[in-house]
Amino acid sequence: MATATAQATPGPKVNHIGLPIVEYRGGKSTLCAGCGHNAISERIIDAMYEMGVEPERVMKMSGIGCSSKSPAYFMSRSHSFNTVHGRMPSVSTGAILANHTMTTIGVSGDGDTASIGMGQFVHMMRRNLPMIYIIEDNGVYGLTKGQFSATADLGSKLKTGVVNDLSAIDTCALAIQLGATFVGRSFSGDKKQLLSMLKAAIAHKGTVMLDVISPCVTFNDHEGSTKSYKFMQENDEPINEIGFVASFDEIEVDYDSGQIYEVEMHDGSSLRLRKLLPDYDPTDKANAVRTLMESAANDEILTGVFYIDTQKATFIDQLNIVEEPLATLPESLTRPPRAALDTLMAALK
Ligand SMILES: Cc1ncc(C[n+]2csc(CCOP(=O)(O)OP(=O)(O)O)c2C)c(N)n1
Ligand code: SF4
Ligand SMILES: [Mg+2]
Repeated sequence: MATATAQATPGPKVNHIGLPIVEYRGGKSTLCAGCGHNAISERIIDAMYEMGVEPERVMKMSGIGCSSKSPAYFMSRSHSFNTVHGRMPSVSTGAILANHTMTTIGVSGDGDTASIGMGQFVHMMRRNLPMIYIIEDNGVYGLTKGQFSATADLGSKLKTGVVNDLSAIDTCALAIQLGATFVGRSFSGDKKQLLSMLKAAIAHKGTVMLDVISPCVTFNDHEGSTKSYKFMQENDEPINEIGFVASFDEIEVDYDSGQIYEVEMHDGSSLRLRKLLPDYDPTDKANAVRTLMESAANDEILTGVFYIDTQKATFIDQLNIVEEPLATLPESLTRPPRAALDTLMAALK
């Protein structure tokens, strides 16, 4: 009798912690088809998978807006907090202080950050908390039907013909000036650049601020908009080509080091920035702000990693917080005994 040979079905491809990419996916998107925000969620899924981040060790934070709905569309196994409009920074600060051992990724919008949330945003940037802060920047309030936001460029036109007569806030220049330690701009349509930037962001210890131009196909993708797919395809000027080698990747050296600015990340990974703008030094803060201001005056949309500082102490270092998360410390440590209060009160007499 003939015997059937059992064929082993190959399992799904897994990352270096043994998880297939499906474990990094989220719910089905309810955003408009073609919205730039969906492409950013896809890149976050790819970056977290490729970096082998444990989904249960991730906190996803957001505010209010189409962009802020995005955390529902990636990493269902992670923790998530959808805050009040513009309040993602303060809620994130509390969550990170309660447990600084988590990877924190926040998704905000240009309205959520640069309009109602600006007061909170600036204080978050100056603290250098360990967090990836993404602005999905479409220049409008997508969720409330397309009014100009504070990142809309001067002279940019709404579909109705209304022209924006205020100059834009450059969230990257602001974040660099205030103290964020990894600042870049990308475009939702540039898969390669955005993925490398996100992988390096995951390896960075400190505040990462990424402004990602993310066209709103429903309200801001027409002729006259400076945040449309067409405008970005024609005007995107990368200042560096980003290569990222994770600490667990095999190191191969096949590049001309004269053309590369190499940054060693704290986890042993390496960020390689191939210079496209002659002599651009991403560790020179004043030059980074000047370059952004000059490019805005010339109507250029620069993308790439503008600034990086891997040495600056984070807020957690400054506060000298114990290694064990405050959230899981036992009450015997977080609540001093009655005698300690008596001693303190006696000292105040
Ligand atoms: C306190 C408060 N004010 C106003 C609103 C109305 N509102 C909801 S989303 C939004 C703007 C969202 O714009 P953005 O952050 O750019 O997100 P997008 O929808 O463009 O992705 C506004 C003004 C609100 N929800 N809460
Ligand atoms: S309205 Fe604009 S921002 Fe909102 S989901 Fe649709 S395309 Fe995206
Ligand atoms: Mg917006």
